[in-house]
Amino acid sequence: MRAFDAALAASAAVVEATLAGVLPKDGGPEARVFAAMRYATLGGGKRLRPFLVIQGAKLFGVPEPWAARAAAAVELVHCYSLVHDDLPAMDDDELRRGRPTCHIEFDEATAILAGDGLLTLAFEVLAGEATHPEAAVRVALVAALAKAAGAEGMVGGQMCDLEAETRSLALEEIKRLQRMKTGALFAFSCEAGAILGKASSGPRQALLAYAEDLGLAFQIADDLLDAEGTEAEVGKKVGKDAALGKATFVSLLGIENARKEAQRLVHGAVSSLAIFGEKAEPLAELARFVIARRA
Ligand code: GRG
Repeated sequence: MRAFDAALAASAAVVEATLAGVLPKDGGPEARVFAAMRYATLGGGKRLRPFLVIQGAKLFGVPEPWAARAAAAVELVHCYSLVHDDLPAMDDDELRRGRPTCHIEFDEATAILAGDGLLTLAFEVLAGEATHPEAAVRVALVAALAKAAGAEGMVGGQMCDLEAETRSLALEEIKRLQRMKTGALFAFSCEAGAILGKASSGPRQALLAYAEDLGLAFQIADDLLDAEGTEAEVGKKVGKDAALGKATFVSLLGIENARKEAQRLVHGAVSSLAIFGEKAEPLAELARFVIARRA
């Protein structure tokens, strides 16, 4: 196994164990929402955001148990966003991570509650003393994740995305939408290690510059997979953007130029890591991975 694959698998295992520990189980009449939360979160996904948290934290010598909790928090928010995005009122999808979506496996009301439960649990995890001994650091994490996930971040981006189904957007508008919708959580994932490690502004800005390019490259790769991938590879329905006539990086740039733009962004992301030297190689590998992936 390549060193990068091993590192990705190792951080996925760490976050899986942390998630299994923090997600509620058993319960009385509320057990159904617990089961839906566990279904939507455990045993699937590439765990890219947790990898960013854990590798970013390593740059600042942060103990792994702290990073694992921040990694679990961002994955909880990500999983909530997938559950809600798949609902009939949004993307109306039946397949996610190669399995029936949460509202298909359970029901719509349970899926809405499961998403709500995952989102709120993320903040409970960050606020817990096991995340960092200093309350000010925990508050900084809570504030940063709230900003990234909320109306000025992911939720706002999703609103713009819904609006994009009714009018055609220009390239700059798509970039802005994607920075909010997917980029903000990537940025938080990179920033979390810096917050936990009380990093100074130079390294923090370098990580944010990396995250910005990485987020856009990831989204272009996602658009390319929607245009060219198969359902079996990707584990979700493909060809949706074209069917909706939605403006994407691929529809605006064309396949070849979109691929070139993704490569240019990965190059930029890797250059931003220069100040960390060899220690940042796993993050550089992740940037290369996001545009080479087939799922
Ligand atoms: C419903 C508030 C709300 C927000 C939804 C991020 C998002 C906004 C929706 C996700 C839907 C989607 C397919 C977005 C495109 C980019 C993306 C986030 C893909 C899925 O992320 P991966 O590839 O998924 O990291 P895994 O399953 O590997 O974790």
